[in-house]
Amino acid sequence: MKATAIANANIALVKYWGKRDKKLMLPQNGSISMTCDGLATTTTVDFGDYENDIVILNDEELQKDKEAIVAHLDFIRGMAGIKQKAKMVSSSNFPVAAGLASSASGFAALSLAASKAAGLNLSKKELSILSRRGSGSASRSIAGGFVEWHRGQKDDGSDSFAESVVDKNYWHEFRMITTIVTEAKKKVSSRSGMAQTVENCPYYDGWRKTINNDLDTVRSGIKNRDFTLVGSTAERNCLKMHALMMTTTPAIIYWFPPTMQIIQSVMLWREEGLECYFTIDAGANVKVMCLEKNAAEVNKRLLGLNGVIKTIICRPGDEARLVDKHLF
Ligand code: 2P0
Repeated sequence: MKATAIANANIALVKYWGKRDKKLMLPQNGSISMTCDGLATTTTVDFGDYENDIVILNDEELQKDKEAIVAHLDFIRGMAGIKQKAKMVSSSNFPVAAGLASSASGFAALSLAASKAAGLNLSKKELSILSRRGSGSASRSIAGGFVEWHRGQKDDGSDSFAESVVDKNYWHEFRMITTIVTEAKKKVSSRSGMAQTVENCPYYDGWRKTINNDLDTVRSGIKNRDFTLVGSTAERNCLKMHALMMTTTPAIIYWFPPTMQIIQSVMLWREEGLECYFTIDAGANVKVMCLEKNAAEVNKRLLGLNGVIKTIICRPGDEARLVDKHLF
């Protein structure tokens, strides 16, 4: 009863920020992301004669902080009708909890590995829904390439799942340069930050009114491989989300000084004719979008900025998948 899965992180072009149902993890709005090769989590799950669930993340056994993972294992045990406890070992090749969507690749890999180990053979749609219950953005890491998570209308969440808009080869020239300015854990989690925003941000309704337009624009921009349209819409969507964060009470400001420096540099480079756009999640790190032909130059300039620790250049990546090589 052992299985191993790999899932990639994803970076949203149209962001998810707010839930309409916290238990089922149903979003207020749909979102679109790129699944990133090179930002991967590998997870092995074994159901067996363990006294308690054992959770080992990046070589460290969790004692506290494992409730969400145990709850997800409980949910999968319930689906499969099994009682055995599990050992889970998981390892990511990028900094966790720094706005790089580690919960997305983590819960996607866990959902695939644990459901398989429990004897379930779920469809991609079912896997996306299962992953969503662990972490909203994880629903998108089940699929590859460019991915849309449908908001859905139903109260039971059965129509709120993610699927590919186009596969990873369709727009293989697209690059997402993840620029690390800090590896520290962020102070406000996405989950509590978005809950607070829905509760008291005076501009939240304005955000919701513009989302469908952003989704339509980015979806058709991806299908037409229109980099200017996708990049500029994604950048604006990111700024709108951060404006929400900044204007909720108490204010949430994820940016550090190097974040601002990258924002202004990207805008300047664009004026100079080097086309690139930024997007930022719930953290200080910045992701810079460009096309393959400009990636080396944009990357060189990013590495030349003060405060940039390192960069990871990602192309559109694979869907979550099972592999034969177990971690234990
Ligand atoms: C996104 N983020 O669309 C947005 C943009 C962060 C900023 O999805 O509570 O870890 O587990 O559903 O998925 C991060 O939020 O939150 C996120 P939960 P999640 O990528």
